[in-house]
Amino acid sequence: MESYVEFSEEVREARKKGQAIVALESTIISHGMPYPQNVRTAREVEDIIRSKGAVPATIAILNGKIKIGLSQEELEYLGQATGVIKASRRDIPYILASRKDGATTVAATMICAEIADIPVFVTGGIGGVHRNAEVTMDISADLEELAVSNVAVVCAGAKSILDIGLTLEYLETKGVPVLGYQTDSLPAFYTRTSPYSVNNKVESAEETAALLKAKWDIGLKGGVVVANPIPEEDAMNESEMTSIIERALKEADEQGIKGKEATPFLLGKVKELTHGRSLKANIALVKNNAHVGADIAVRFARLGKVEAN
Ligand code: PSU
Ligand code: MN
Repeated sequence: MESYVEFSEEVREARKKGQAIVALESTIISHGMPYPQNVRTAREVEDIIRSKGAVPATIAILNGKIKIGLSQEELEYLGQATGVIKASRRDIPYILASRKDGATTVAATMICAEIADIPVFVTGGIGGVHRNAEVTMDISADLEELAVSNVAVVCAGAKSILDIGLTLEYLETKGVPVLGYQTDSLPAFYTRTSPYSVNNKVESAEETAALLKAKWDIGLKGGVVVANPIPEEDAMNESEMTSIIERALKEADEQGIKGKEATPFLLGKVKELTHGRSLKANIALVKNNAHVGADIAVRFARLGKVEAN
């Protein structure tokens, strides 16, 4: 295992000291946002996590090594390079063995976070069951990973490029708790609410950390979704987003976009159709998730220490 994994200096130190660490994904950098906003956002998110007393570990595969924590140069490289493979679970072996570069999705980042013993992971949105999945069978590997990897994923809920109802059904089948952070309604990424309810509302980072501890203490494998709504002032208009997403889905269908290209294509289209406003919202919600995720990581690390005493 050691020969495949490399820790940054900052993360190595944090592990030694038992500090709280927060995992961050890299598909959002290389396939989810354009340059230079992608690199700037990644840096700002890392700084938010530091300001909360935790240590950020952005995860990617570079030259066939799983990197837990990236240097400024590596972040910049990921943000600009064009040959970086979008890496989900199935892509990892090829990228490692052929010494290529991979930007890890939620699924792949969860795998790497678990290898590195990092229980909390912050991102924007998770993949899910796509609309029309009963025909295409397009169900993100993120959901399977949530079923098996012991990592809490702090996100802004599920985007309505997905079938949110089916995504919740899938997570229910797999036994993945979907928590609303100070909300009863499942947030829909660009908007604070959706027509769907979360399983449980949590009021605080403490409450969330206690739930994680209970789940893993009794050996219930798998992740937890912590759905944190986009800040009010950054949220987008629900009916406008619905029609834009319909248009993006129609274009994807007409152009025959499928498989791993689907999510990046749809995100790009939505950005184009909102004249960049969706990107602004995306940036705001990731930062907001960084605040909450860092708080949860700090509380969870403390619970572990109480136990050890
Ligand atoms: N949703 C976003 N931005 C993203 C992604 C999802 O708003 O960048 C990325 C994440 O890395 C997620 C991946 O894990 O897309 C899901 O891709 P797929 O649907 O192909 O599994
Ligand atoms: Mn897919």
